[in-house]
Amino acid sequence: MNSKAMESAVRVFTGGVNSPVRAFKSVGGNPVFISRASGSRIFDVEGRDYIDYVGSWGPIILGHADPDVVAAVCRTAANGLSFGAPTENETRLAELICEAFPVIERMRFVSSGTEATMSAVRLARGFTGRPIIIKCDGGYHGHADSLLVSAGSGVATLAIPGCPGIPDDIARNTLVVPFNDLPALEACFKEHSGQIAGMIVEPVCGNMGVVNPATGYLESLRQLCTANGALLIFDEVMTGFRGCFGGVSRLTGVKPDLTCLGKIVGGGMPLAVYGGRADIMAQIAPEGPVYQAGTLSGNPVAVASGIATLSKIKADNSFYDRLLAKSARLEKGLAEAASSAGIKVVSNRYGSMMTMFFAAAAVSDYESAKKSDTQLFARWFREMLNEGIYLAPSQFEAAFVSAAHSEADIETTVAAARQVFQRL
Ligand code: KE4
Repeated sequence: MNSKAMESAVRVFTGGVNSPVRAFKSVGGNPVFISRASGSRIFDVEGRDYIDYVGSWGPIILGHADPDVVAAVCRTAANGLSFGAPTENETRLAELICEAFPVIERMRFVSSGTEATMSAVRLARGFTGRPIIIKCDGGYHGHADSLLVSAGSGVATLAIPGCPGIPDDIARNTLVVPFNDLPALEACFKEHSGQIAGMIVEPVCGNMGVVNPATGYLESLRQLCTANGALLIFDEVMTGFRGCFGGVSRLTGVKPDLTCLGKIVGGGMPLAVYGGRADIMAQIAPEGPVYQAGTLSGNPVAVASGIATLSKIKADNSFYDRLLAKSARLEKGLAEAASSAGIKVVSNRYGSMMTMFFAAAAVSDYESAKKSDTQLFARWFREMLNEGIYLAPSQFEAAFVSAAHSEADIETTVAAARQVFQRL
């Protein structure tokens, strides 16, 4: 399938792809080359269509080619693609983000989640004057040097141990603790007292598969960071707008010092955000000495996509009720299908993102996630693809439900799963 496209692609791109996790390496076969997409469906270059639960890895919460988003993008593009100068629409999008994330008092637009987290980490170090950053084992925050230590997502999928190219004196300033393990974190703060600039965490992990925080865990992170003069950075690139018109900070009341956003906030166009306490953001150039810049930061076309996406969600009072009900139905249907075939799975869900682990016991951190049967997952993935269901090609990723997924899509998916589980 799609082999002709792949033969051409591998002649010009390493692995034939522009991001490693797209390569189907851990599930086998050629990646699906997509020719177009609409609503909940993608269409490959050979004309096959699939119900899509990847949604570009999260951004496409409205569904593909949403008419209002496309119209806003086309209207804006007709007036110029990029100016390298401020526009009032950037302010409009930022105001929408402040409404959704009251913890973000000032922000900066960038072009990718990696830029957002990399900048937030640099800012935390600049603001505190301290060198060390803490992250969680299996947490993925993009591919900046400091954050590729024990990372999840594509690094986990490809089982890349550490990452060559990152000098030891950078890696040694990143400490790694298991998610949901407070004693390990307390020990870190004790051993490196006065040296820790901050902790960056996915408040709900999505890059080891979906793993929710244990009760009280996020509150304890807040207390430990405050007590030790370190900044708490929530990486909500994936969770932002995924479970509510805001993020995990809104749902839990835990207030990070800095927040990173991406994916949905750009509606599928290259736009990401870092922001938070005004006194911290004041350290960013041109007001402060911490430098960060970008030619296409706040790009007008990407901003138009973000405004159209967030405005459409905000205007729909039952948006999340409907989205979360469909997501719960999918989660339950898949679990029942597995159970009726006698296959042990564990399902973790946050809002409209979820992961079904081929595991027998609860998955609460990266170590337990890695106990999943990735071979069985690969067979499941390929069989579901043959049934016309496009899932993330990795056990350590999430499935995303969009507003465009119909009840019929969910039922079709569950029916396909019943067939496939019987064949595994
Ligand atoms: P980008 O640089 O890919 O825009 O964002 C990096 C990033 C940061 N933080 C979180 C929580 C993320 O999930 C991501 C990117 N997520 C992966 C999928 N799990 C993107 C897909 C890919 O790498 O191709």
